[in-house]
Amino acid sequence: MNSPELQRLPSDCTANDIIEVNEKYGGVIVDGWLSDDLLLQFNAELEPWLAQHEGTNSGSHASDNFLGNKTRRLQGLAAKTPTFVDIMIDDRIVGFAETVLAPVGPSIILNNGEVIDIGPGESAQPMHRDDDAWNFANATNPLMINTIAALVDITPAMGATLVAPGSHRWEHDRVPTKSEIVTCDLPAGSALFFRGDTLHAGGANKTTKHRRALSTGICCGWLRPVENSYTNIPIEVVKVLPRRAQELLGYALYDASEVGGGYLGYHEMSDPIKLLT
Ligand SMILES: O=C(O)CCC(=O)C(=O)O
Repeated sequence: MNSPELQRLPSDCTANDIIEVNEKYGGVIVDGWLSDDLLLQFNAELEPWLAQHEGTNSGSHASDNFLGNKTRRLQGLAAKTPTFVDIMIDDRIVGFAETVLAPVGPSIILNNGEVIDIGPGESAQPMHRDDDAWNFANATNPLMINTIAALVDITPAMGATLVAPGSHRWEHDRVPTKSEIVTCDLPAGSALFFRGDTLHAGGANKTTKHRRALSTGICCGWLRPVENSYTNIPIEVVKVLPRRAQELLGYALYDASEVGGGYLGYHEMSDPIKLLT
């Protein structure tokens, strides 16, 4: 590709459209993915949590530097912000995940539901692939998909996501030049849908505003997810969620017996769904 670009799809696009463009570029922007009403509700639910946020403190300097010392991150969203559940089980995100991850397993699980609120003065992250969380797997197929949805209007100067289109097809150690990186202009409600093998990063925030976005990532069902949903979401919350959400939060027995694999995630040698009834 001579000059890199990311395609944009309209709000009524299908999961297949997202999959098709991702095949080519490793990412695509869906404009207006989240409706105005949903955005309003989700942002209102988030306010009290962000207001009491104490800043980055993961317990590791290296991890804090990667997450961003001026960035507020919030997990456990299914418990804190009920609207998140509707986003997590949206047909397009689930359809995109099921298709891209089908070659590496029969089921999927939530990797992370994370608000990423990049504060003024934050520097850019290093370009990275989300799949590298599981670098020992040496996978040749993506192990996860991710979405970064704008919860406010996000301009390049506010720390918009940086992407290297086409990098899902690159040699693993190829470093993108400046001209190979694009900055995602995302009006509130629009989202970047991308694969775990695409190079990307949170950008530098050179403004006085907060860059508020939501990352919803889904990985194949046999991996240890980045977010620990078992500790982040109380079981009483999980009990009243739609079945699809319960499965994504890990309350389903992983069963690869029909494709020569095994079972994972037993609760007392049984399907964890039993805990929910
Ligand atoms: O916030 C963003 O735009 C991307 C964040 C990211 O890539 C990460 O935290 O791993």
